[in-house]
Amino acid sequence: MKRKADGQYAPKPEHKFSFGLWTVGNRGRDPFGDFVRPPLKPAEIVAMLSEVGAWGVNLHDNDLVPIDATPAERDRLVREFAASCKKNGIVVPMATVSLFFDPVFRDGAFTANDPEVRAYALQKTMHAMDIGAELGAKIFVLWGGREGVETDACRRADVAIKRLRDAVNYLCEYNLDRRYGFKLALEAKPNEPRADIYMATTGHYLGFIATLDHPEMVGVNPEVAHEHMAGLNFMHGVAQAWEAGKLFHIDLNDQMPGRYDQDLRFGSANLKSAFWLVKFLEDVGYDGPRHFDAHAYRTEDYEGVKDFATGCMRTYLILKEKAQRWNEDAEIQSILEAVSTDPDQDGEIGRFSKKNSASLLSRTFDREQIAQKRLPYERLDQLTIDILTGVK
Ligand code: GLT
Ligand code: MN
Ligand code: MN
Repeated sequence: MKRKADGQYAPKPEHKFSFGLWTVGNRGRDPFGDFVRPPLKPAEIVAMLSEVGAWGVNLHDNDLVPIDATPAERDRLVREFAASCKKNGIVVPMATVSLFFDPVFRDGAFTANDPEVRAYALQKTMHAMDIGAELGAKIFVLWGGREGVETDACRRADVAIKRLRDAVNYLCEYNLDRRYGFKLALEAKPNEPRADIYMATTGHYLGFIATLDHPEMVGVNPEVAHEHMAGLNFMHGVAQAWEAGKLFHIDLNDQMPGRYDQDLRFGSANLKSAFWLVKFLEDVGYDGPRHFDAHAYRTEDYEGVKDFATGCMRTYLILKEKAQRWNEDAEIQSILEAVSTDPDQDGEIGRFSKKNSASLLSRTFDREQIAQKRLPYERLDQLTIDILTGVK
């Protein structure tokens, strides 16, 4: 049974809205307080996602299979989970691995100083890839939450980067060997749970990917909250990833500046940034999953968790509609036209040639006149606010 959602903003499969088992299944424990919600079985979470109208569910290996499960238990759990996804019409677009929860990873996983930990991390990731492949996932996320330090005394940072590269190269070969066809999506975060995490931003990862053996197989999974924690403009990082053909997945949530990782409901803290993000994704035609990596307030029960999940999707769809309105607004379009470059002049400054550079070198510019050209960005921004607040 689908939950009541009003027509225009009702989620549909083509919107590709997904949630992790760990998001709607989050029980509200934090460093200062214990669980406030009872545990849900993976099958119950899948049923809840179906009820709210989501399309997909993502999981860590240990969201489904306990870390010390026997092979027989593992097989049964994966089989039953696949069956409950099928029954509820939910797909598994992405899988990932927990390389941060167990104490064995207290010094990192792929970058840990102990080679046994590094080997175990690789083994655990290969097992997680097996689970993901069995469930039909085509994207595999790697979030190195423990790949960092409290003190830089513990290892040289460039050594950590080399270890990380070796690990990702190894996993790409495993992906090829098993013919899984995964796209690996690397997720950055500046800090928490470590004091400093090595790959602090999406930009760091974009630089790193180019140094891999199979760069075509590896992209990024930017998360709103993580880039906001670093004080960055999230949409700009997403745009760079997109432009590089590396936007393999995205983690949508929200985050107030200067706080711990809050994982708030999408669009609940910075509505305007969320608007530019949705507008960007829709304008460029991003067709990957819209994954909400967020969780409900600790004050909620599971009815409130449904309100939370419904809210994430509803806000996305409202902002999508606002973006369309923005694109169709005559005044906005006329301002954009007026401030854009005359395409006739592009020949001179496009690609370098001896001829066009000679012509550019000899051209005279009227700086004063150019500097007088109106750039009505105040008006443009206010029109954006009018659309966002619904007065236009
Ligand atoms: C964890 C983290 C997220 C990552 C998940 C994938 S787990 O909840 O906070 O940002 O995307 O490992
Ligand atoms: Mn995330
Ligand atoms: Mn997060």
